Amino acid sequence: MMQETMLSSKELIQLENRYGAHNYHPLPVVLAKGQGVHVWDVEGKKYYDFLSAYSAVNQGHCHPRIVHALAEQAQRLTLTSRAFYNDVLGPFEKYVTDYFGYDRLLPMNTGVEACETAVKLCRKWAYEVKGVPANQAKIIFVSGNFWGRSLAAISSSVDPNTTRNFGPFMPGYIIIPYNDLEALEEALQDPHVAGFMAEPIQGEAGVVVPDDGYLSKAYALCQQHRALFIADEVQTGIARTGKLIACEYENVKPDILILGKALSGGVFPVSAVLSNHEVMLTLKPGQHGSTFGGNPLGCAVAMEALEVVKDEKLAENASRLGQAFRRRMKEGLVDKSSLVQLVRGKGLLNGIVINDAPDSQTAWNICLKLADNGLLAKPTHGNIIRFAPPLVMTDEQMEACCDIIIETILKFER
Ligand code: IF1
Repeated sequence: MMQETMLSSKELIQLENRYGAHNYHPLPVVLAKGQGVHVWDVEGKKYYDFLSAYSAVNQGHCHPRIVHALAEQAQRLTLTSRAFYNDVLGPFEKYVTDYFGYDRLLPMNTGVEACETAVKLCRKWAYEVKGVPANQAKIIFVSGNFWGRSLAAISSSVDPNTTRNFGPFMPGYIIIPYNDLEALEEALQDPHVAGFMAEPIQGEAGVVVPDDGYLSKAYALCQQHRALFIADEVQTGIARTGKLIACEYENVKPDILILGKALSGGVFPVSAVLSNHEVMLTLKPGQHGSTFGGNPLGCAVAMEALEVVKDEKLAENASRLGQAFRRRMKEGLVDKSSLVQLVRGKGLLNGIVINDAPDSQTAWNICLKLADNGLLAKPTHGNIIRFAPPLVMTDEQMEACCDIIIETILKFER
């Protein structure tokens, strides 16, 4: 039974407009309930969720096992801070390092905190192991990256909308084009380079998939030049692209692996940085941390969220459903409509490129129509629509959703 609420969608939107910061431009949909691949708005309209909270609810909304783990732990112990040990963090660290094949883990809360942790770790390692002179360490980032909204994160952005009037920016950053091995090799000539950080597939940039071999060759170049290969798998990780982490497609084991979002199934903020003994042990007590990092509640939730990924074979599901999705989009849209240029992605991280100017309203208006037709998606970077449903979708649901997307776009008039 839908939870009765006193306020309509319209009234709730007005509340946010009046009392909130205007740091988002959401679709005019007010959600009140989520279960599996579905969400419901305040008036009770049901939607398929094709955003998955930006790939944080890979396990589906309100997964019963994960919510149960939350409820159980919440009645025992939620937060101790790291001033003391607790009885869940150690088992969590062992469980997750075994699960991904690493020596050690540093727990944080959000993706940007984990990414900043990786940058700090990389610099620390550069000074104390590689021997880079004090304050000379450089890290190579790629244009089009997105790793959060902090000043350290936006310092690596080339998007004026992300950086305008937030300067000055973090020094020691080198920014090269994505998917360009020559540029990487050139940048790695600098002996002060400590590491290279990139997403295996760029999410926010518009589901940009690099050439086959890019990740493995980039990793090899980093090894040759004694720079750490840092994979930001906050969005591509946890089975989203059809593998446990997207680097697996090229058998790359990142020196530093960054996880977030679906690490907790979207139930609680949990992120983590995984690495080997040599890198991780450069951090000494008092040199990094966070109030909530490694809290028992998040650890309990994350362990259950990862168990669900394994038990429900979500990577295999994402791989199979993703192939079906891209086939339907190609046959039903790319080959049939001048409006859709191409579909691209891996597993259930996909995007379609709308044949219109990036600043056109076409993709946005298509998403408004999709919402009317019961499917939620949102444009990323103007003319690209990202489609990323929870990985628990069934084959029948995927077919039904492809019907909705194809019919909506074929009938769409600019
Ligand atoms: C927003 C984007 C996606 C990420 C990668 C780190 C982070 C993110 C690859 C930081 C976060 C989120 C942030 C969210 C929207 C969403 C997003 F559109 F902003 F870029 F997914 F593509 N690395 N991505 O994608 O993690 O600190 O947010 O937990 O800011 O609106 P976070």
